Amino acid sequence: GAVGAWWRSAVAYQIYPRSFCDSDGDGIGDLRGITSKLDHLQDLGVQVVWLSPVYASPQDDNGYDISDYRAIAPEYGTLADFDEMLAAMHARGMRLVMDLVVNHSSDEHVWFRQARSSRDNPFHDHYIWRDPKPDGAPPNNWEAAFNGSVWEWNEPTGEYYLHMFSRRQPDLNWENPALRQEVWALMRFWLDRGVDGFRMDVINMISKPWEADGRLPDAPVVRPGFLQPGFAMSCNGPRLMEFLREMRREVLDHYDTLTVGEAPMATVRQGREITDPRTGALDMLFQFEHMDLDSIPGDPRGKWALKPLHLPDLKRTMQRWQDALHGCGWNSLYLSNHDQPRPVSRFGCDEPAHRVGSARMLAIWLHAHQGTPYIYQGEEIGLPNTPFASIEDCRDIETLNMHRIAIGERGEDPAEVMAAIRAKGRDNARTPMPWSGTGPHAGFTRGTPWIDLHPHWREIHVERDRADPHGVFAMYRRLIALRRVHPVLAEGRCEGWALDHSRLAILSRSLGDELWLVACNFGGDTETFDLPEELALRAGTGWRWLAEPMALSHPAGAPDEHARLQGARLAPWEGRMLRLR
Ligand code: TEU
Repeated sequence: GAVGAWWRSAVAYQIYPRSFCDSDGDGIGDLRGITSKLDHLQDLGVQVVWLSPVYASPQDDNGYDISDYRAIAPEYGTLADFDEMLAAMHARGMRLVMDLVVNHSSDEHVWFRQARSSRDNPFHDHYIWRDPKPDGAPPNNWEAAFNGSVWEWNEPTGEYYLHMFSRRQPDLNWENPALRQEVWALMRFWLDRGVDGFRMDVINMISKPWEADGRLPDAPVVRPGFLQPGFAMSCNGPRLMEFLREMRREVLDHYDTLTVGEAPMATVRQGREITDPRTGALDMLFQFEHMDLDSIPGDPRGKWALKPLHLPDLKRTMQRWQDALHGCGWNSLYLSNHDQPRPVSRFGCDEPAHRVGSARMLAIWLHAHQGTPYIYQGEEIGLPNTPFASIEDCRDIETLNMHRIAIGERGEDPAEVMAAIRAKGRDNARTPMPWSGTGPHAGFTRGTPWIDLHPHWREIHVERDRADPHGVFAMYRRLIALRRVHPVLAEGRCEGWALDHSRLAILSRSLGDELWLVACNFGGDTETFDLPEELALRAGTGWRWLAEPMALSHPAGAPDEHARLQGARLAPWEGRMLRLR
C-alpha cells in the first residue's frame, strides 16, 4: 500500500443491498433505502462503502450474475437513484466502492446469448468452450462451487461451456484481448460516473492455470463415484499478474481509486505480490485463510465439514499476513461478509449473557490489527446466526444446491446437513437489517421480506443497540475514531504474543515511541494475563505499570483494574485495548 494513502486509516462498511433497507415495499432492499440510512453510516464514522452488486441481473446468485454491467437492476432502482445515492455519500465524506464481477457474467448477458448461438459468432470467444469427450462426457470431473459439473452442454454449438459457480454464471475468457477491453470500458463507465473504486469478485480466477497448455486434468478423486472439487485448480493462473497490471495501466492509474481483490486460495506470497505498489496492481486483497480454519482440511464437503476453531490457528494465520505485508503491502481485515456466518456466533459467543460483550471484544481484536477493516452490515450491532429450522427458510443458491445433492445424491444425514447450514450457510449474513424493534418487519420493509428476519429482531435491532453506550455500535464507532486519530493503529507494527495460548489473544502495536497492547479472552472462563516480558523490556523506562485504557469491551468495574498489566483478570469474552506509552 502506498505510504500516505488515505485508506490506510479508513474503515469500510459493506452493504448487501437486498437486505439493507427497502424503500418501496417490494420486500427487497434498494438504492433509495440505502440513501435513507446514510446517517447511520456517518455516525459510525466509516469513510468507505463497499456495495455488493446492484447491476441488472436475473438474481440467480443475488446479483453476482450480471446481465448488464451498465444498468441498475429495476428492483434496486434506477441510474438516477444511483447518482443520488452516490452524491449523498460524497456529501458525507464517504467513498463508494462497487462490486466488479468479471470472472463470469450472467447467462442472460447479451455477450453470452450471442456467444452460445454459433461457433462463428464474434462473441463466442468471450467465454470458455470445450468439445465433449468422444463418449459425449464433459471434459473433466470438476464440480462447480454451486454443485453439478463445471461444464454445461450448449446444444447450438455442440460444446460445453465452463462455469466455476452456477450454470447461469458462465466464466469469461480473459485470454481474449477483446473481452479485456470490454472490462476496462465498463470500469471506466462507473469511475467516470464518480465511483471511487472496486471490490473485485474472485479476481484471482480470471487467469486459469490450465490455459497455459490447454490441458484439463481431472481433479484427484476424494469422493469416489461423484464429481470432484476443482476450485483450487482454476485459481491463480500464469497470466494473473499480467492481466492485473494491464488493468492498472489501462484504467486504475488514471483515477484515484481504492481496489480490493477477493482472492480465494491466496497465499501470503501472492498477497504481497499483488498489494506491494512496486510490483502489484491492487491496494489490498480479501484472503480466506482465516475463514477456512473451522472446516476439516481436505474433506470433500469443503466448508460444510465442521471443525471447532482452534484459537492458535486463527492467531497464527492472522499474524502470518501481518508479518508478510507490513512495510510492503497492505492487509484488509474482516471477520464477515455476505458469504460468511455471523462473527459473534462463529468466533464469539451468541448466548444472551455474552453476545454484546463478545461482539465488542471481537471488534477490538480485529481492529487491533494493521490493515483496512471491513464491517459487514449487522456486525455493528452484533447480529447472530439464524437458527434455520428447515431448508424452506433458506434462499441461497449455494445452500439449496448443497442440501439437495448432499441428501438426495450422496445420502448424507439430513440433520447433520441442516446443522452445517446453521453454522456456515450464507443466509446467516443475509437476513434483513433490523432497524427497529417495532413491526411489522423491524423497519426493513412494509411489504413481505424476501427472506425472514432474524427471529430475535424485537430484541436485537439498530435502534436499541445505538441507544446503549456500552453497545456494539458504540464500540465500533470508538475503534473507527481511534484509528483516524492515532497513527499507531494505522501504521504501527502488529505483533502477536503467546500464540500457543488457546483462549487468550495478545497483540501489541508499536510506532516510534508509542506502544499499545490488546488482550482478548476468547473463552467462557476468567483468564489472567501479564504483559509479555519482552514488551516490558522494550517499553523501557518510559512505561507505566498502569496503562491507559483506549477501548474496553467490559467497561464496568474499578478503572485501575482495567489498566493493570500484571496479573490482570479478563472476564469471559472480555477484550481491552491499552496504551502503554
Ligand atoms: O465468492 C467467491 C467464493 O470464493 C465463494 O466460493 C465463496 O467462497 C463462497 O460463497 C463461500 O461459501 C464470490 C462472492 O462473494 C459470492 O457471493 C458469489 O456467489 C461468488 O463469488 C460468485 O460470484
